[in-house]
Amino acid sequence: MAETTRSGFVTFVGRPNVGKSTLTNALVGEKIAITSEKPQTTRRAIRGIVNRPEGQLVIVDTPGIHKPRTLLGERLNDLVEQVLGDVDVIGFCVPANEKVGPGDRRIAASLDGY
Ligand SMILES: Nc1nc2c(ncn2[C@@H]2O[C@H](COP(=O)(O)OP(=O)(O)OP(=O)(O)O)[C@@H](O)[C@H]2O)c(=O)[nH]1
Ligand SMILES: [Mg+2]
Repeated sequence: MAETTRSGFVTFVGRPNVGKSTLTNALVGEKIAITSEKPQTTRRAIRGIVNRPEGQLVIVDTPGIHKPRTLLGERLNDLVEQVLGDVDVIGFCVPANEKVGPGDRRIAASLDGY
């Protein structure tokens, strides 16, 4: 981004249920995304705006990336892929209280292409 840029798009990606929507809500300061203890809660790309004196951030909260077992799962992964190609910065979320697993590794590897 150019030095003068004061606005950008960021998305949080990660396995289902790792807290992406919770983090989005916390940063935006309002509950814009539904959060729950059940995986696959987020089913659309939800946009929240953070305004700070130093700039503006548009956060795109996405569904969790996972090994799809259903058509819904496939569609959700496709949606994330689309968002990944559109944003300036990708934030990769992993739960602090769990070991990094194969699902996390797969996502990390897939991010290399962006
Ligand atoms: N202990 C703890 N729980 C958290 C934290 N962040 C989120 N949670 C809980 O984890 C669960 C999942 O949170 P979400 O924010 O819905 O997770 P998500 O990654 O958006 O999930 P999907 O949209 O299904 O992919 C909820 O029950 C949250 O309350 C955290 O920092 N610590
Ligand atoms: Mg979510």
